[in-house]
Amino acid sequence: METRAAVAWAAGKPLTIETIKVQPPKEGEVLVEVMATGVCHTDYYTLSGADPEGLFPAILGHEGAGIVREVGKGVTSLAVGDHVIPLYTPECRQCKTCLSQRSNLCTAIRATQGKGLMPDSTSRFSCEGVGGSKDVFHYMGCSTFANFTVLPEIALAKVRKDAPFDKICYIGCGVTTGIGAVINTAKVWPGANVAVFGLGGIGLNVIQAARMVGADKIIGIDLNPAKAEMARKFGMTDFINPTEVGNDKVVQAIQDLTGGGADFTFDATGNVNVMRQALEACHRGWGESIVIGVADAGKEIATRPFQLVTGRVWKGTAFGGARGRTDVPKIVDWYMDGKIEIDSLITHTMPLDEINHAFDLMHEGKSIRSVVIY
Ligand code: NAD
Ligand code: AHE
Ligand code: ZN
Repeated sequence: METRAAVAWAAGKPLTIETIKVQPPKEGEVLVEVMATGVCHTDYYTLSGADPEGLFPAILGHEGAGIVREVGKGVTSLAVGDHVIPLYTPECRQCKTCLSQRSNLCTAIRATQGKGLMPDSTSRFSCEGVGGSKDVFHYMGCSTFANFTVLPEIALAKVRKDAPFDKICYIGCGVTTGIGAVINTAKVWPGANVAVFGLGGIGLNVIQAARMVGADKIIGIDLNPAKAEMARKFGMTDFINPTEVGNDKVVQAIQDLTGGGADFTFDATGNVNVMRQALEACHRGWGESIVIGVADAGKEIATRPFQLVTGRVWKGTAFGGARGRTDVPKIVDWYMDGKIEIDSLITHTMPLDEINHAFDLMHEGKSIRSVVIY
């Protein structure tokens, strides 16, 4: 079939809207009509060329929601008409990691996913370009910047049909990552002091989850003071602007506010210098710092080992530690039951033709989440 998609032809170049060909789903695969997709900072990261796994041409996008339109041979858990959220972290329930129940990092298809291919090592997408038709890579196993996409059955969470696509698409990454980082990875306790670096589409979900679990102080840190207003609405109690207090005084400012350091800190910037500050702003003896941000190729984190010797813990989280097929439908229920807020975080919506504007808004610090509605 043919469909419309925003294609990333090369690093650093704007996406272009193309008519592409989509091959039907093979065994164990599903054709999904994407109804809406969020634009996450990670899409920009890969488009910028900073992602060591970045491949071109590719169809980016990993924060979608849609409807099953066709199922391949052997698919048993999904049927035509089901509403689904694509999962860049699948859940096969059979691999060593899934069975361990210790991590959400299912290994069933990670190798081919990282190469921009389906599990049989081929692509379902092609596009006429200069010099004729060529295959186009999948992205994070999702490619939600195409109106129709193909995913393995194990990479789709079936969700209730009354949930609006243009809101629940955000659960496909940002909402689940932020909330899951607090609940699954850090396991923040009631009364804990929390500091969140980066008040964007992920950080604000960290803040809303910290409030949900009963955190005491919730300190937000961002270079952009315009982010503070929304953060306060979501539960931030104190704001630190590194430009105002001095970048070298941020850790001290957090220690002063918390009587010695935060119980939990989160990096939602992707900046390795910030990750160090986040670790060092943790309380001596037990403070835990959770790395959510994705850093550019070649970047490394550093601190004095003494920081760890004296009890601080450095951890990371992918997709908030969520097991997608199990947890995502529950998060959709939380949204529909009014337990979590999504609507006001979606500050901009646009048709696919205007998707590059979503990246502009992100860079200008004007949006929290932009959502493309097909
Ligand atoms: P965003 O662009 O919406 O927000 C980033 C925020 O960080 C902005 O408000 C920006 O002003 C602030 N910021 C940037 N540099 C800063 C600095 N030096 N100090 C303080 N604040 C700073 O991005 P997002 O969509 O919220 O994503 C945040 C990060 O999380 C990205 O690195 C993204 O790739 C990553 N991410 C990781 C996962 C995961 O599973 N681990 C999932 C989604 C996103
Ligand atoms: N390709 C990058 C890794 C990027 C990365 O860490 N991605 C996160 C999700 S970001 C969503 O917005 C993730 O899930 N990581 C676990 C995994 O298996 O990719 C690189 O650096 O190579
Ligand atoms: Zn994302």
